[in-house]
Amino acid sequence: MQTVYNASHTAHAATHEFFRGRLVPAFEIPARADYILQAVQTAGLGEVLAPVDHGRAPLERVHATRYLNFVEGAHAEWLATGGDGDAFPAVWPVRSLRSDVEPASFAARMGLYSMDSGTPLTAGSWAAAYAGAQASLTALDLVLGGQRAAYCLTRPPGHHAGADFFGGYCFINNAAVAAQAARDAGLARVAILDVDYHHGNGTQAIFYDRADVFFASLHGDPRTEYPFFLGHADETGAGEGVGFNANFPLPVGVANDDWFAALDVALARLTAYQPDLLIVSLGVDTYGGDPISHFKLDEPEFRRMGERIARFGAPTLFLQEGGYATEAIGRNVVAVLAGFEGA
Ligand code: OKP
Ligand code: ZN
Repeated sequence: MQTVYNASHTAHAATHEFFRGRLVPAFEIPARADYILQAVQTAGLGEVLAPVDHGRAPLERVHATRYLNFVEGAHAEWLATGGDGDAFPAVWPVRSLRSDVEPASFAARMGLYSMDSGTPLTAGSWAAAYAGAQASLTALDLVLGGQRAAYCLTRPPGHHAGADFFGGYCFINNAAVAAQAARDAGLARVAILDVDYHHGNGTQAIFYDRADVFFASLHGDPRTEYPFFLGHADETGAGEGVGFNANFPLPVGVANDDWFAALDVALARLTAYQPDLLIVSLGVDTYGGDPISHFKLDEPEFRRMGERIARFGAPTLFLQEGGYATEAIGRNVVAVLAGFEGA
């Protein structure tokens, strides 16, 4: 399998993030991608390619223009208004407050366009996220060109980013950009399988009222796990999208066999959907040793996951999302991809 590697990920390098109200050393760090790249190369998974620039238009198909403009210029604005280092939001338009009027204040716009304070906006966030979307589109091209599968190695991740907000370490929703690009290339039905520990609230929201992109997600129960406010089993879609969203919230410490039982149910739903393309939001923070998550998968299970996804039988685009046990992340990602290749 070929890998498209976003080398510009290094531009996004935060030292700290807010975690449960405290400033702690950042979890989503450049070393994550370095370890994965090393593991991909050591395993001889396949060629490693650079992203091809597809421009901004495919991003505008899922994200609001005013949001993209804001993220692109935000760090410069932060510096120009007296900030230094990384920027964090601190105020949000929650229930009863208006989000339809864009405020002039930079601090207010940081809140308007975000969902949490856990996502440092750094000098290179836009450059890294933009290049990541391009890497996703380049990997999609490989699959559209007839490859059985491709892997996009990028950070920051994407699945928490909505049409007009960042959060959960995410700025541009790579899975959504790729799914929309696949639709625009003429594929009738696209399925997104999100196996990251955290619910992909951004991806779900972007396609919630559509029947042409099916979103299925296995994740820690939002009653106790981030992103807390979306990802319940009763979220099944809206309007034309009713029946095309499937959430499988699982309890903290879920048995591995129960995780795989849920995967089987999710894939059965997607089999009935008969997608022309499967996009996998591949987070490996389901690993037992992950510092911010509470499932128990390990290398044999990651291999089994890859094998099971291969048996689904659709052209498959793997996009990197989470995974914070930095030294194990490469091994775990390669286990999924090699499991897929070997099946
Ligand atoms: C990103 B991905 C709460 C901090 C929560 C966010 C976790 C984002 C995970 N104060 N941190 O889904 O792996
Ligand atoms: Zn995650």
